[in-house]
Amino acid sequence: MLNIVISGAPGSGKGTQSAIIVEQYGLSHISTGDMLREEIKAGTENGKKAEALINDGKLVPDEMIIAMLHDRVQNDLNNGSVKGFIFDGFPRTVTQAEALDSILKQKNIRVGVMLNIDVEQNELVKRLLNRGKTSGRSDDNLITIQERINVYEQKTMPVIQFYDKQGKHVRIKGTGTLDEVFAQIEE
Ligand code: B4P
Repeated sequence: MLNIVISGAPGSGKGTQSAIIVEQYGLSHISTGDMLREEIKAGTENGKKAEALINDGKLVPDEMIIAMLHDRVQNDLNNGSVKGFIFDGFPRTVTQAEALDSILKQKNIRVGVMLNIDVEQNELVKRLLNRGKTSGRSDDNLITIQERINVYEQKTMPVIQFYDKQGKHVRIKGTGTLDEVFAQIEE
């Protein structure tokens, strides 16, 4: 089973490249950002807790997102032939990375590779402001974007070392066309 973690700062293109990987390789796509936006739309308890945090550019609590991720992995495995998973935007903290290892271990599967898409800050801000013109996303505004980037540097960058120690981290240069970025991922 091919299991990929795709990570990177907000606007680095994780969601974009995940969609291409899913189309080519038929993996089950788990985007925790999309899951949270669905919870908010449906007005669930988790959605209510997440809404203000997302609007402020903060992370939702580890316990909540880990429980959601666990349920989703279990459901996908129950519902048929999963070729593998792509974890998009998860793990975002070292606690989440440890939890993912233990969830997968219980199911006799493991992360094969962690792709970290690297894009410099000015470009991230430019992309997200541009997306904000049409996305309707409450977090695609300058103040929240800056906070999301701060949170990424403080909480998510240590996850790179976590996978580095396991020999699973691969850096992907995230600038260039979508095809150019995808070509590196395929390699
Ligand atoms: P996400 O939905 O994961 O938001 P994101 O980090 O902004 O990533 P996204 O997938 O949208 O953007 P991408 O990098 O693909 O999370 C939203 C919020 O939910 C978080 O801030 C947090 O509050 C919460 N959350 C989610 N997961 C959590 C977790 N595990 N723990 C705690 N909280 C969690 O960038 C896409 C943009 O770049 C697009 O505009 C695209 O057109 C552009 N782009 C992509 N590739 C490009 C290229 N090569 N050239 C030019 N533009 C490109």
